[in-house]
Amino acid sequence: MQAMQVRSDFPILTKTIYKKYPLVYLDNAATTQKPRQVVEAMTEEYYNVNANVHRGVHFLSQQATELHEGSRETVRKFLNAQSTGEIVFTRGTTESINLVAQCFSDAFMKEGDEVIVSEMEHHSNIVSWQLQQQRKGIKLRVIPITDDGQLRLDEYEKLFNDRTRIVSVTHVSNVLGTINPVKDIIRIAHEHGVPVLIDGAQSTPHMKVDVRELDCDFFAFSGHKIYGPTGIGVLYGKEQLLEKLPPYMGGGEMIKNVSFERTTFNALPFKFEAGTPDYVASTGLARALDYVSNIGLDAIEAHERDLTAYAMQRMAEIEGMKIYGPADVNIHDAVISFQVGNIHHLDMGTLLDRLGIAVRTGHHCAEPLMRRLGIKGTCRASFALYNTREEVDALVAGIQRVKQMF
Ligand code: C6P
Repeated sequence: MQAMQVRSDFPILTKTIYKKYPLVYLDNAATTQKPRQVVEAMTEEYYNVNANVHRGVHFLSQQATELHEGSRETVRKFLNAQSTGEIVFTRGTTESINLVAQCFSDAFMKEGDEVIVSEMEHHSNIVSWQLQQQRKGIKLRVIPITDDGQLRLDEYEKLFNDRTRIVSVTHVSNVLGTINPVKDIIRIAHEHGVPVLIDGAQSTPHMKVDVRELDCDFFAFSGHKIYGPTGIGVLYGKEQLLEKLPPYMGGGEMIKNVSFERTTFNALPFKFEAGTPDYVASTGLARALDYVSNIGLDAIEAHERDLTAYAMQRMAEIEGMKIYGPADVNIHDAVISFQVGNIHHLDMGTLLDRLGIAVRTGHHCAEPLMRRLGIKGTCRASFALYNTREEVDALVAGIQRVKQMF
């Protein structure tokens, strides 16, 4: 894959920052930039198709419905789900996890029952369950990590008992870049008869995900992290499990019949999609997935792995550099959290920004992980398919320059 060839699809990448520096965008784990193909498809829909879906008999409504349901089919294919009934559109990973936490605990958990999460989870996969802790008295059990940021599978196995109802872990850490052995995690859970939710926010943009091959029970991801629009994401769930969950929100679209005495609910996936969906964003998401599929996730993965290896090697040359997460790039995705000497991460991020380099600083919505690492935050560079070795060189030169200022 030639990163230079795809860059022309992303107009924002030609921007000059502070009227001086070419943009070096390395905050892709927070959100990716959008290719023309995505923005133009959404503009085209607003200009030429716009109408509410599933409701109208008129031409535009039918066309909009076809586009929206076509997008669902694109997502199904992308994840290799069995049916479109298993693809629920949400606002993003956060909403997908909240949906499972609430509906699953309502259906299957009572006081004292347990969910297994890990020490490297994003807040969305901790707090969603804590809300159920408050509502229903469920308990969180936590898989510890090693000092280099890998899940301790030996400890994971010990967490199962007769109160374990679900495992909910991230595929890739948004801080450490660790690619977790989710297939093993799922297999072990299934040996105990326990279903698994995988948080795929940081994996779907970088590697091929096949939900049937993984055999996960739920899988969540966000559109905006995979070159799609904000405000849309996906929850995949195995049909037989989704069928057993109660609805998440009440409103239009999720019902079959309503009376004051009794309401019956719509079929999957609509039971979980109350209200007017973001049908233009679903088009944008589908075009983003087409975009990624046309380039090929294998090619994207190879390019980003090369970039990550190059960045880890070049950054390690900087005196005082500490990189978090596994040293092995085969299990370290395109996210590099780092700390240089005692330069505060916020100072580092702010000064890099003055050079046109966008990185993220702070706790990255993973405060328990920060506590485990004994730090308050890190500086984080994260890569996408359009990043280049030259941009890594610019980051390294930028860090050196910041170092000289201290
Ligand atoms: N992480 C980051 O900069 P939403 O906000 O719903 O699209 O995704 C939430 C989320 C869930 N899980 C993981 C592993 C994530 O990385 C994220 C979002 C961003 O790291 C924003 S905090």
